Amino acid sequence: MVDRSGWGRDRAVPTGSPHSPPAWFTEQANVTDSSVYETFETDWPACWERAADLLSWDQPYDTVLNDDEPPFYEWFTGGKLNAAYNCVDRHLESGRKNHVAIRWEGKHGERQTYTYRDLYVEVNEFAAALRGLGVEEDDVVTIYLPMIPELPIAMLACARIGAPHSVVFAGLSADALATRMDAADSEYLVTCDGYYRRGDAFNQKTKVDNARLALEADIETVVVDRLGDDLPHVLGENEHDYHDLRDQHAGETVDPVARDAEDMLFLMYTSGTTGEPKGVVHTTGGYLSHVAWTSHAVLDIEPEDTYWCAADIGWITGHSYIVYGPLALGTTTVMYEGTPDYPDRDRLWEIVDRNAVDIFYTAPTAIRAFMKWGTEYPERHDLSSLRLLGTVGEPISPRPWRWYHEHIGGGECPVVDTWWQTETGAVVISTLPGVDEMKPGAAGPGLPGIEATVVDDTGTPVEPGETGYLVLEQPWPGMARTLYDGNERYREEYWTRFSDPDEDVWRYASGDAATVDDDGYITVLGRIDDVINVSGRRLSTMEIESAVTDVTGVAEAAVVGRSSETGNTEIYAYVSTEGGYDPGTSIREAIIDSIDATIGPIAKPSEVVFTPELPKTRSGKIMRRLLEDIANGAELGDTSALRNPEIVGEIQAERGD
Ligand code: 6R9
Repeated sequence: MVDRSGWGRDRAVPTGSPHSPPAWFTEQANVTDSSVYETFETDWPACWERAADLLSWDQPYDTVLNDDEPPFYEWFTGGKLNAAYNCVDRHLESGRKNHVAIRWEGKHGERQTYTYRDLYVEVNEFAAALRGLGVEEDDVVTIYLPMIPELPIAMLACARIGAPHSVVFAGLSADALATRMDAADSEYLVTCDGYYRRGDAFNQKTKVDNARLALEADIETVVVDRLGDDLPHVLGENEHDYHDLRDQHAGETVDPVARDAEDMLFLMYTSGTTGEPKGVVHTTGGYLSHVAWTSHAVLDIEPEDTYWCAADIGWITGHSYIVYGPLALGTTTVMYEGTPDYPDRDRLWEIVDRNAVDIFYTAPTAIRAFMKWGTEYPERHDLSSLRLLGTVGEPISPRPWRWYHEHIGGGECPVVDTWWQTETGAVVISTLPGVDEMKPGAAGPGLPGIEATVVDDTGTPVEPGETGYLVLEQPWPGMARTLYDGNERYREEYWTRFSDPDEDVWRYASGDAATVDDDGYITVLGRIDDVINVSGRRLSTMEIESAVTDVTGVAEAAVVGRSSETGNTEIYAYVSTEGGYDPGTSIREAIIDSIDATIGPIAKPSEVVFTPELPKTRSGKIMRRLLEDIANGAELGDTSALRNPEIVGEIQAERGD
């Protein structure tokens, strides 16, 4: 239960001074007319037709929005379409078969390009192979693959035959895989023998074997041989080699199955660190329309662009903005395997330079790492091909925003700070780069057609600058339709807190805290459980962290609450510094002064612990819960969800545990 004392007295995180989009950008942008906001307002929901119009429909829909049974909304009902057809076939038909669809950059400098024609062949053959294994329409196929081309190919092959996919991030454990397969009643698995992590071959097959042992059903398993002689493997019962299987179906084509707009396209389990994973259900028509529209309007993707979202397809960002959005628009999407600092810290900039990337989309956690490594790495390369930058996944405070804008975008490229969630399917809050002013630190207003508000405990909108809960007041096409585990849980998790069914008021509770300014720009402060209550005052961890990262030399900070002996909550700050900065006393003082100056003495940390890195989940989110346990000397729970588990020992050593 959230303690509400002190709401309304908090201060907003100060946003940086606004930047207008440069004229050269607006002149060429996909959406440049500010009246788009009004149009959506006066003609909502009919306006969403312009999103659906970006797709090719086998059968036109008859209703844009069916809201007969909130919160179970339906979009584009009566329509039929196929997602793989929209992402592949239609680009062949429009004479673009030799246009590059996917540019893959492998860990060891391997490179592969797939034209739309190549992708068509691959997707068809693998779709035929899946059919051959017995996969039927509506069977859930689990995909447990790292960032190799077979991952998007398998997703599109599933979409082609109307089998929803459930991609499980390759770095998750055997247990996590088994739980998700079991929860989704999935009896088909596409995986690999292993993959490379930094220089080393990492065994994935053993995890798969363990997961399969834990499952009752026989699992038909397709294994991509990624490692070859680096890690020989033997195939057992119900196991098939991906490339052999595909060769058996060489040259075959499979007609794309016309799916109802409301048929499930995929399931995505959220990365939640506590409780049972939630299987978020996304459907075909609304999801694809929304990701295509936001790829067009927010990421400004044009077919001739080389576009790169440096996320992992194992998370929603990769689904929407590496695979479905960019491919629906027929652009070239880059996917890369590996990490930004291997073989060197200029890996990403080398890729941008060599491929003349136009649009680059990444997470604040990566940006803070770049900032920490210093400007010498981007300076080694020509980044002038870039036109637009994007960020997603966490709040970005003004300093890293400005660093990104200046050192990656050359001070010229607009930056879109896009707020959305697994459950929203696609971006819902952001500036439109060809229309709106950017305010570093604030994501922006709700997109046209999205009514995002910040409300207090009673559901009343808060005054500008006050903290409250971020809610969405109207349905949108990309929204989750339900949770695979049941409608009740879906309603309970997202639609009870601020809705009033008796008054027919339905509001989606995002679970984030936010503030809004006079212009309707929303600054997301973080999850509601990232709020610390100190002496009856609610402080946002984000607010304090922003003050800490404002200090020169600080790369990243995470702030948690700690119960003191007297039962008061104290603030505990974990800080990593930029390369070369000695975390000496002067920086410690500067941190405290900065907090003092921007928030006040109440937010002064009782301790500042310097650490080389912060513990992060595999999707790059700082694991505050764990830092809180360390601060409180509590028993540490499972750390297997961490990308860098070794850091825990280092932090404890630093604290003298
Ligand atoms: C797309 C994605 C969702 C949570 C969300 C919020 C945080 C995402 C953000 C942001 C501030 C942004 N988040 N984008 N916070 N500014 N631009 O990340 O989905 O993994 O489901 O996480 O991420 O807290 O509630 P998901």
